[in-house]
Amino acid sequence: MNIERLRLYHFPATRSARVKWLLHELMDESEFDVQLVELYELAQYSESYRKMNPNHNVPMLDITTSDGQTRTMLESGAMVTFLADLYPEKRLAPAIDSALRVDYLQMLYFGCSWMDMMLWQIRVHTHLLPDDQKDQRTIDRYEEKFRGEVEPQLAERLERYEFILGNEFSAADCVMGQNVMWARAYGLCQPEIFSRYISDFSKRPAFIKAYSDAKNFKLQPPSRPNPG
Ligand SMILES: N[C@@H](CCC(=O)N[C@@H](CS)C(=O)NCC(=O)O)C(=O)O
Repeated sequence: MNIERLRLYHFPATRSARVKWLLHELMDESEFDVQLVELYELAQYSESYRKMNPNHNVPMLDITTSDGQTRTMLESGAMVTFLADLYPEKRLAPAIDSALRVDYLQMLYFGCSWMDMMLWQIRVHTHLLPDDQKDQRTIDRYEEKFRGEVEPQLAERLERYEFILGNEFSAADCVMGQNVMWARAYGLCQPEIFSRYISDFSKRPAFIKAYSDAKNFKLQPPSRPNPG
């Protein structure tokens, strides 16, 4: 596939930062466009945006190929998988026929689905729903599950290796790293091993660029009519 241009629709320190981080790992910032979607001004609900993305969220990735066609992706996990495979020379995704690919996909999708689901439930019931719909039992349930089941699996890896798959950074760390920071914002992933992980990946120039706008993210957004 001959890529002419990539355009990422993004809001600081949200799931679109997984993709922005990977893009910075893969290429120079002059080689892709970032379009801010003002979530706090509810731009994601505008008619024009919903026409492009009926899920009214970020990330969204427009991929324009040299034949002039533009295709759109709406899932951060799919974008990370696609982009890392597109640039094999950057060695951020194990080759399809490599044994490490099994573990890589497992971690990528564990991060984007199972872990993400728990973190999202905790976030929605802590900060996004109207007070009369917040459910402390949901928060307690997922906090317990995350601490008891998810954290030990990640910690066991990080005790052995610098990054989530091994001593080499991979695209799976763009997802896991973001998830670990998200978890810490909600009091999870507190053991020292997670501080060590964050301290290692946050020195990467691509991470620094991708998260340079993170101060604009608020745990408690100013407006939110319809979570999820
Ligand atoms: N499954 C999607 C979820 C994307 C998502 O929920 N994004 C949030 C920010 S982290 C969003 O844009 N929410 C705005 C809204 O739904 O109004 C992915 O990972 O790409």
